[in-house]
Amino acid sequence: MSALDDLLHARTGPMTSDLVQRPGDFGLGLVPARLAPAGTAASICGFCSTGCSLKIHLNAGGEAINLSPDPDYPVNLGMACPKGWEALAPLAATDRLTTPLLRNPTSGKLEPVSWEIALAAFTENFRRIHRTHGGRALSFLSTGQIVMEEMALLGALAKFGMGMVDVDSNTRQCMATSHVAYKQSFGFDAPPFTYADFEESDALIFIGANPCIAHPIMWQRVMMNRRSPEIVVIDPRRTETALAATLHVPLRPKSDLTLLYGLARLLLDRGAIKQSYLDAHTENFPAFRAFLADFPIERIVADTGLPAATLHRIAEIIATRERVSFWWTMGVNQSHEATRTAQAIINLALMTGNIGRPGTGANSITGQCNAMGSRLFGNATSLLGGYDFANDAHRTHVANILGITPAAIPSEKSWAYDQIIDGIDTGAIKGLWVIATNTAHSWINQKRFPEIRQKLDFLVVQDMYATTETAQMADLVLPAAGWGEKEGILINSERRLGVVRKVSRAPGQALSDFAIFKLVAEAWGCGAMFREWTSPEAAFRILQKLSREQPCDFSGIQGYDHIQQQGGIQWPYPAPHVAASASEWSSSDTHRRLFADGKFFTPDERAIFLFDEPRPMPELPDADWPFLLNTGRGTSAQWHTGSRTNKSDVLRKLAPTSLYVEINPSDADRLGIAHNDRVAVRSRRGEAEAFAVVTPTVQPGQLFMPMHFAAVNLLTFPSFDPHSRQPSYKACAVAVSRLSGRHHG
Ligand SMILES: Nc1nc2c(c(=O)[nH]1)N[C@H]1C(S)=C(S)[C@@H](COP(=O)(O)OP(=O)(O)OC[C@H]3O[C@@H](n4cnc5c(=O)[nH]c(N)nc54)[C@H](O)[C@@H]3O)O[C@H]1N2
Ligand SMILES: Nc1nc2c(c(=O)[nH]1)N[C@H]1C(S)=C(S)[C@@H](COP(=O)(O)OP(=O)(O)OC[C@H]3O[C@@H](n4cnc5c(=O)[nH]c(N)nc54)[C@H](O)[C@@H]3O)O[C@H]1N2
Ligand code: SF4
Ligand SMILES: [Mo]
Repeated sequence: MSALDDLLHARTGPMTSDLVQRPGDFGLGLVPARLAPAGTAASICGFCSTGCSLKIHLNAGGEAINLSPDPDYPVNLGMACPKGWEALAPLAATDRLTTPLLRNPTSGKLEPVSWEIALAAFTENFRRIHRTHGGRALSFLSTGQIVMEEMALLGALAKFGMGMVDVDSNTRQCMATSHVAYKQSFGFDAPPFTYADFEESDALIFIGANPCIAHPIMWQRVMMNRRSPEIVVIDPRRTETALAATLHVPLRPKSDLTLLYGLARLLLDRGAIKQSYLDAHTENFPAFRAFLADFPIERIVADTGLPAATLHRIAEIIATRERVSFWWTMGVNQSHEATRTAQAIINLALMTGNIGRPGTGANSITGQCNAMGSRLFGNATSLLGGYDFANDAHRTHVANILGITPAAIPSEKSWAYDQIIDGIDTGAIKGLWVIATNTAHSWINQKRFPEIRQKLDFLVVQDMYATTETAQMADLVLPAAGWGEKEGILINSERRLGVVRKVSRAPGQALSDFAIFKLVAEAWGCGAMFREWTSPEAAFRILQKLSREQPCDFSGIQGYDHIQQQGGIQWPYPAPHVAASASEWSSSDTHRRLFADGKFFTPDERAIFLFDEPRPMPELPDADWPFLLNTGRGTSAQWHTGSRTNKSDVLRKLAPTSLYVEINPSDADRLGIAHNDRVAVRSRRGEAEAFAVVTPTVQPGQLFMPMHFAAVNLLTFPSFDPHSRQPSYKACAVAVSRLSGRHHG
């Protein structure tokens, strides 16, 4: 395979060959990513969705030496959190994958093989499954942590080239709820805000969000607010963010829906609604108003465990402050009734006219660096560009832009993550390709996963490291370049497109995900479909065409350099970019929000009030399992399953190195548990050993464990929101007891 030889030679050969773009040099038509020229290169951070810009300082050969936050970028204004400062460290880790690994059937071990053998094993096994069981027996689980062009190429390759139908990504664990909630309420998955809203609000209401830990630089923006804002934090836990709030609302876990309906009712009773806005720009409010009759304050007090005075106080803040913004994250999205809870937040913003103005909005903060990109271009739930697989006209339109036959695009809806896992269990799915996610740690109810994995005929894992829990289970591991070793676009929480630059060479034979997908396409025999996808930037131009005339239209962007010159560009950015089409903004604006004109993306341009009766959480504590376990982010230095952040000496020093459980002092006393004692936390599904952190930040009857340790998901209960199918990671019944011995270290 000479194209492959060329590719591998180009990436390991002299540096200068990387600096020259030579289209057509490779049989694949693949243009190697250029290393940035010496000096500095600005690149968007590849961890969280804040999207901070980092200035990477380069040696004469164009390779990264170190970095500092970019003072001129409108997002982070010269700031970065520990992960950003340490972003280069995971690239230099000693356990980086440098060759493909294939499991030897005799020894049962993963052994280094050439790319030729790896690609042959991939296609032979997946083709055999396809021949015997059809395309629906193949699936992938991907990510919100690779660049948008890679996501789109993977989605198009798998679905249009290889005949897959049921594919999903870790965005399901994270943003599926926001996606569905916005789509149903606004007509398109469109978070309306800009980070300037953090500074321009008179009141900020955070619901199930802990930005001090999870989005530290967004929190810095809140701290820059000069309007003496009220900061209300609705979280059962007294988090770092709650401690910094003007009002912490420690509601009973998963009583948010009742609370939000109760607040809507209080606002209605006070006459604090904006009827003119409701009449002009929304539908279904009269039905919502009637529905609220069943939410008197007594019910809210009883269900949330909050005093009536607290409820009145929140209602008063919303009613009296001129600019109120609502922000939510995983405390809302990960719930058995998540979509309706997110929509209850949207309803509050709509009924009080807190949308489309500075400092307002019903604002979902995304999680991963490119969660927003995966929502638009993952090609899982929605067809590329936010289109609908079930719609004939949409399929034809997308096929025409891509130059493929509409028949290549499946019309069936994709299964969600949990349905794919169940599909493996029932034998419907036989081949699985996992890209840039660590399923065997992060998926809910882990106990089942190793058994289910046994039912797969072939598991491919594509990662930077072979040491992850999932890679260890693979039949084939493909070595991927990471952030900083390739280029492309990430979209942050405020819809801002930012550029990631190549500032370092991937080790050994590791290739960018983009190059790997191109190789697979070639080996599968559908390479012709992707002839125009010669580089990430060429792919970007195709995605621009797909975005045209969609709400996310960014066809007016001239290329990566343009994005960088502008300090990132928020969508929409249509071509020609006429300010008149969205009254408020012009191409030079660095901050833009949606819905200033009160026009939404539904057919009649009205936002829709959606609501449902609250339901009890699926697994309630009882006499045997008396505690409710909450899980989430532990520190700003830890990222998810740790495959990247654990590789930094600095970050490791900033975070606990073993699993802990937070428990209230009254419970600890009763159970004879002292600080640092070893304890066992058990659920109906599994057991985890941890050391006790005795702290009043968790309420009696509740426990908190950080998700960064694999044992936590042995405990979690698999329940899912019916609309978004997002897992409810933050509520399951457990018991805790003291083990002998204390924690050392
Ligand atoms: N340092 C760091 N930063 C990260 C990440 C990371 O791994 N590490 N991950 C990124 C990703 S992908 C994501 S999605 C975000 C997540 O960001 P966040 O959602 O802010 O973080 P979590 O800790 O998962 O959950 C937020 C809060 O929800 C609360 N909560 C639990 N149950 C309920 C409930 O019933 N009601 C309410 N109102 N609140 C509840 C929890 O106590 C917790 O404090 O962080 C991003 N940023
Ligand atoms: N109990 C509990 N579980 C949870 C949550 C919770 O709150 N509680 N939160 C959920 C949420 S919101 C999320 S987003 C998930 C996250 O869960 P995961 O996605 O499983 O976590 P990560 O550790 O981020 O895994 C990303 C993997 O991609 C690899 N990688 C990084 N960059 C690249 C690249 O460029 N190419 C390739 N091929 N690989 C790369 C990394 O090495 C790593 O192994 O966890 C979910 N799980
Ligand atoms: S806040 Fe998020 S984007 Fe900014 S430096 Fe930290 S991890 Fe990176
Ligand atoms: Mo997430």
